[in-house]
Amino acid sequence: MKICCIADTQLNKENIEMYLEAFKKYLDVADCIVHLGDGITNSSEFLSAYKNVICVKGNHDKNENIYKKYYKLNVNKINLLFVHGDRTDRIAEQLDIWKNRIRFKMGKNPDLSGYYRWLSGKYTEVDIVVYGHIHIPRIEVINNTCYFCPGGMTEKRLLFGHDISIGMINIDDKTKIAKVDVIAYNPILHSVKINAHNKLLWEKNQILLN
Ligand SMILES: [Mn+2]
Repeated sequence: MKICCIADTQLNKENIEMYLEAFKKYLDVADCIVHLGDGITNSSEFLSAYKNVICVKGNHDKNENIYKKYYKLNVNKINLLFVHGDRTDRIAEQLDIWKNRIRFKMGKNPDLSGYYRWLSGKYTEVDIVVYGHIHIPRIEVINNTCYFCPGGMTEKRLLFGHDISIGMINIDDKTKIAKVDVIAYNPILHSVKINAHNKLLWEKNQILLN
């Protein structure tokens, strides 16, 4: 089963359609597409061509009655949870954004340790937690749970220097192995490629990073 994950599509319609078009071959082969929240309405026209589109509500999606807060899926005994990933503690979140804005200016990698302490405390007992919100593609393994952010499509806030990206989760029916990939779009080269440094395999309670 292939699950294509997109997040944070808060862009004007022209740009969002250009990016989604660039990722089209991944969207086309997916059995299910999950929008992880924020900018759902901006992408809804493009995504309406697809079956099995699930949207979870982001903090900027106003139609809260339409969208779910979480979406749970069990595929081949692998438990997946899809959620936007925004913190209720807005002050802590703003401090993180400013700290990382300064770090980016200094040429340093973002420090998301506080965010991951919160995330891994809140969402446990799941094999793979898929979330958006931070706009940075990340695969973190904490206490045997994989926390996967496919990145995002908006250039605002935390997308410091990262390409626009989506995620693909591939769960093999025969081997029962889940593979998690980040697929990035390079706007200068107009090319889309799987980021080889951002891969993960999940097998029988073992996380295999490669
Ligand atoms: Mn958000």
